[in-house]
Amino acid sequence: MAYDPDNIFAKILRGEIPSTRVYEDDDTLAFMDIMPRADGHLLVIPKTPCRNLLDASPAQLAAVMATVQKLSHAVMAAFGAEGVTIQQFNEAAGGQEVFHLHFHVLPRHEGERLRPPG
Ligand code: IU
Repeated sequence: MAYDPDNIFAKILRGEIPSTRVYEDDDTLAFMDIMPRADGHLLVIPKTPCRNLLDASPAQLAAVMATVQKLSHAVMAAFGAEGVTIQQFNEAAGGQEVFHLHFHVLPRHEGERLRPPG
């Protein structure tokens, strides 16, 4: 499926709509999810166009996963979490709502459930 350059995360990348940015390097950006399902819930995206995992190059995956790992350590420390859940959805049937590759980083505390979406 084609990449839509007007998706919300492309607009966030271009600074056309606001987001709470928490990390940025040459290849990736991370910002807070606007409907957090856990305290510290953030999203990591590649800066280059990519619809989802099915569309990603090895270089995009390597860059994004390196940031996911780095921010997992950081957000666990910041929120005193004992674990972290990584989620990622592909195409509408797979639960994807925004069609720019993104990984959810969800800090977790023992015995606490994720809040429902929305
Ligand atoms: P998805 O199922 O992973 O594609 O859901 C998109 C996520 O992007 C979801 O958790 C939204 O809360 C989140 N989000 C956001 O952080 N900022 C936005 O402007 C929009 C969605 I629209």
